[in-house]
Amino acid sequence: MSTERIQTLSSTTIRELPARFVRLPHEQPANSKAMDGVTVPVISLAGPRSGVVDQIRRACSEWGFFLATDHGIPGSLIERLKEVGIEFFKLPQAEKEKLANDHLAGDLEGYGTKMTKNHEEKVEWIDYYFHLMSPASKVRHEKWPHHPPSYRKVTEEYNREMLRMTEELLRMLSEGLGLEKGAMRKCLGGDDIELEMKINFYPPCPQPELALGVEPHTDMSALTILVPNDVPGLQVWKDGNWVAVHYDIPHALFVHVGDQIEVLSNGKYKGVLHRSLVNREKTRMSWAVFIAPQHEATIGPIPELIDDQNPPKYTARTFAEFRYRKFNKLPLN
Ligand SMILES: O=C(O)CCC(=O)C(=O)O
Ligand SMILES: [Fe+2]
Repeated sequence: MSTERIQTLSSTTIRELPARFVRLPHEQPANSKAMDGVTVPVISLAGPRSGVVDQIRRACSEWGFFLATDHGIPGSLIERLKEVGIEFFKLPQAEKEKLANDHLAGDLEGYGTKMTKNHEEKVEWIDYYFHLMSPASKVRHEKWPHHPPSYRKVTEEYNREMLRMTEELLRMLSEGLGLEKGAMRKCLGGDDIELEMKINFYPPCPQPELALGVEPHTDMSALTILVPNDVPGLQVWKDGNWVAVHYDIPHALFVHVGDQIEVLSNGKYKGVLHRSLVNREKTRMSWAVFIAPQHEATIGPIPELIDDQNPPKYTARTFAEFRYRKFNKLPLN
């Protein structure tokens, strides 16, 4: 059976949102508005090192999220990354389906739409493209978009920048906790760290006030680095409220702390709860790079952070087991 795509549904002129997309009242954006007057932390990576480490430590402890500027990734590369992703989604449906993933077999690489309903029987208003970018030994280029032809070159270039950012951010996160610079990177598998690209595609939605693009979640990754198109919609949870991320800084990187850094840091850094909204007229897109441990790496609180006053708050497990438990909604502690 073929998968129903949200893009296809969006292009038929439905005026009413099908029931499976209508969130429960308390979750609907109209009933859970973002707080006015609060903005997420913005950190220039070009400042003096000790100041940057300190700002990152504070942002990741208090928010689990920040916008990074002056990161050294050329704006033109970010623009090219977006162009090649947009080109793929513009292809005729039949062309996109040639790269459909085999989610029933558990293979998420390729073009996809999440079909499983949550426990309230709801689904999200989103299609996506997902593939591994690193390490090179695990990359299956046949699973990447074949069109446009420049997709591979541009994405490989972006991957190199993401590897550099990963190293830099993990170094500063380690230093922020008084650890040796390479501590976190080593725990995550060193050169075997995985980088995954997920292009999120949220077509226009007839009743955006009732739906969600992605429901509230924390990322399973260690870190997620995301760049959006110009249609706002990402919100992060802070002290009991949703805060809308502002989109007025060109080429800022949206850095999320994921579950694995929360565990490694024994809760000093927080995995950020976030969700995304959709738009009535415009297509939202975002390019999320998930930075994840090697599947066999065991992730638990770093021993140097544990003492009598700071007992371990998390159970050490392989990343493979963590994923299995989270996907299947089994207890994590
Ligand atoms: O599109 C966004 O802004 C957020 C997407 C997201 O949270 C995810 O892909 O995990
Ligand atoms: Fe996410």
